[in-house]
Amino acid sequence: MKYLVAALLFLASFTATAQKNYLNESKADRDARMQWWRDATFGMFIHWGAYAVPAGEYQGKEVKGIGEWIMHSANIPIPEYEQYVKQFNPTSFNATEWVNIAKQAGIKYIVITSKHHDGFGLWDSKVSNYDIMDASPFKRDILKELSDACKAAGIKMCFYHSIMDWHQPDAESKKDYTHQNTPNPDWAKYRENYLKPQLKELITKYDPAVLWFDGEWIPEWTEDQGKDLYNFLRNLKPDLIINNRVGKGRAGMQGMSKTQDAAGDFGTPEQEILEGTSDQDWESCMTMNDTWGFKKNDHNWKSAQVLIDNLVDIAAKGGNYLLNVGPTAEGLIPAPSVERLQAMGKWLAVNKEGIYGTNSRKQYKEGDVKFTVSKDGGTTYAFVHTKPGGEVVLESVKPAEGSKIHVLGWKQPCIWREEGGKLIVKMPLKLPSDYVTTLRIKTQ
Ligand code: FHN
Repeated sequence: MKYLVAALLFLASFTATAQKNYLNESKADRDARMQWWRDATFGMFIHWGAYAVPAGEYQGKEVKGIGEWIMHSANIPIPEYEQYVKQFNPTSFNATEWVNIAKQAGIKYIVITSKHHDGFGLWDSKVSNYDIMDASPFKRDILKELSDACKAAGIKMCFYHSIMDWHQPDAESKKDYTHQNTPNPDWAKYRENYLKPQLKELITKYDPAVLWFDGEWIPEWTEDQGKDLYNFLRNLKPDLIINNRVGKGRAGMQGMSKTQDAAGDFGTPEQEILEGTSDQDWESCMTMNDTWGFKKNDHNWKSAQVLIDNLVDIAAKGGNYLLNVGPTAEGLIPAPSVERLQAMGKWLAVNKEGIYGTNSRKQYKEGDVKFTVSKDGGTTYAFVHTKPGGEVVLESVKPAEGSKIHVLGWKQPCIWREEGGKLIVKMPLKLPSDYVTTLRIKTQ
């Protein structure tokens, strides 16, 4: 009996500590885990932190480069940068309003910076005092408020987390990022006693759907450490989705993993869209102007036309679009971003059937026209720029016999004919949405 109890105890302790290796997950398990993310197609990136206080200016001068890098670009000493943290008091922040803006834009998941490279955390961390509760006057847990608002709205909450950390002394990266002149930084100590416990905290407190890593390029971080972290996190939350910057596998800004066995679930092209489709899952993250974190003098906004064309192009190539906003130090999403998101939401309200939950088509474009297909393969969606009353000519789509072709958002079916092996569709005299029109064509 005694031996049986001992054996059971041993077994229990073994089960408690046994770590599953998620790196060789089956395709079926992986497909099931990735499904909501693949169907979602459109996410909002939020870069927000103390860098919104200087908003791109240091000592009265504009600093070149992206806003969230100001500490590094202007070589700001830590004690001075900490003053921005002390001034970070975004009293106009309203999580429900942000989430409403996202929801009305047709966004399905939000990825916010829990910690960017500057090391400052937007949640109530027990691991560090360099966070919103202890180091800033705001003393409201931003991640908690946003997580709650997302949950209420049915939007998935996800976190961006920087592996590189310019503030934590043990994390000092000696090659290019010597911010604090720590004599003996201890990367392993930072990794095990700071990075991992903070991530565990984020998972257990806020249950994020995706962890989006970055800052993995420093030499201290290795692919093995990435794989170890990947398993550590999936053991805490088995259905978690993790980007490929958890390891060292990505190929530059093009962002796709170089090898099959690289850690991470999806590729991360940055400020670019893949040339074509891919066997890997992928998500293009892009800014609306030229910065991720707020810069008061960056007014180089992309038009709604460009953003909607990007969304269509990405959906046609089977990727996701992670579109960035950089809120102000007061806690507001800049008005030009809100305007563009509203235009996208209005467009998606009419055209969503061709975007969410669709697949890419083998021939994903024909000239200027992009395509997606329904999951069952029976419907092709063609995204066109043709004017009202004009004709769309397609060579690669053959409608099912006797089927109707519709413009999404328009009740009357289109008049169409086949001529010399081409499909010719007459557009209505009035179109239901601006920017891009979607044709629904039954092919089976
Ligand atoms: O250095 C960061 C940058 O600040 C920003 O967060 C982008 C978003 O993908 N990623 C990094 C550069 O690859």
